[in-house]
Amino acid sequence: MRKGSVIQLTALGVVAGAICTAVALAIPWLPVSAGREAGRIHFVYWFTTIICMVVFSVVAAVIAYSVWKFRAPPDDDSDGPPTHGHTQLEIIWTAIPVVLVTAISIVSAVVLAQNSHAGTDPLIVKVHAQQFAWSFTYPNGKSYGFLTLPTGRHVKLDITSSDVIHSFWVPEFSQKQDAVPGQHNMLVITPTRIGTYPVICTELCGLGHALMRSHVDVVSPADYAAWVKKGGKTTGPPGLAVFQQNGCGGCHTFKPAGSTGNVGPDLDNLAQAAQKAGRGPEAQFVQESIVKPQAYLAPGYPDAMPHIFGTQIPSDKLKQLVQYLVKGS
Ligand code: HEC
Ligand SMILES: [Cu+2]
Repeated sequence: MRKGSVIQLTALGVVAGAICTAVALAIPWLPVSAGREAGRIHFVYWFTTIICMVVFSVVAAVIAYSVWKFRAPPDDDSDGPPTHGHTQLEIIWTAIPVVLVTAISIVSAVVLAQNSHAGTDPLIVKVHAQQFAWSFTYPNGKSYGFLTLPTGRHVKLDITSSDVIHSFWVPEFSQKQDAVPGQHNMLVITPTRIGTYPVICTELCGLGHALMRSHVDVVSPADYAAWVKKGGKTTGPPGLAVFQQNGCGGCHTFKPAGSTGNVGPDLDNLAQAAQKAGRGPEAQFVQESIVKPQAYLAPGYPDAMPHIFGTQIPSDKLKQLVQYLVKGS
């Protein structure tokens, strides 16, 4: 190969490399990393991407050079010169990818092993998914509709579901784990960055799937200790917690709870609905609608409300929930 061709080929490679580097750096492809595991996953991502960018630059340079230098003129119908294999070249372009792919596998395997290591004293939080809400149970037995975690400590989430398959995802933690009925899946997270991040269900799980969201508050270890001591923030009346934990807001609009679901009727006009239904006083109608939704369907709505709440919500919680819906407090 002539020296001039080598320079031209190299120049094309540098241009291709500069273009893909600009695309890689100009756009924030990844969410901020809020956990140690996420940092490692981002490292694997960039390690692989940089290898791909180098390979892309070489291939793009060779293609551009060939199109430019070896293009046949429009009136040239002759066959090209016969070519034979080039053993040396074939060995090189087999060996280099083998080395690169092996390197990616090793780095990934190391990160996977590190990320499943929960240390000797993890904070174990039970994560329970159901259509269409999350609940989080702490070692002291208390449950919340949102997650609060301290920075710098291994957290082991013990994830399960009571109905269909859901999936736990916090983009800033860069990890997903399925919530499967009858099975306990683990996920290790070590938060590093204080802030509030969304908890998202990332497995299509039914009508309220898009609204199956919660949040995680990452706080300092001191704030976490204070939160535990206080018994956790109580957010509003007790009925609100029951409403949130059971995912009612995924399907219903209810102003006092700030929910905007529209699979089922707006629950702000229950007094009227009870009158129209003619099935007893408002509280009785509301309770029946929750524990036995199929007994009476709101006009114009399908029998889409889960039939599980009668067995799932304990009677004291049910009472709080009914009172909350009737009085809004
Ligand atoms: C998957 C969506 C879904 C979920 C989750 C859901 N509902 Fe419903 N709900 C509906 C639908 C659809 C109707 C209308 C059909 C019917 O009356 O059963 C309804 C009806 C109702 C009614 C009667 C309203 C009226 O105007 O007649 C009440 C009260 C109610 N739901 C409360 C709740 C509460 C409380 C929860 C949480 C424990 C809840 N719902 C969870 C879909 C849902
Ligand atoms: Cu879900």
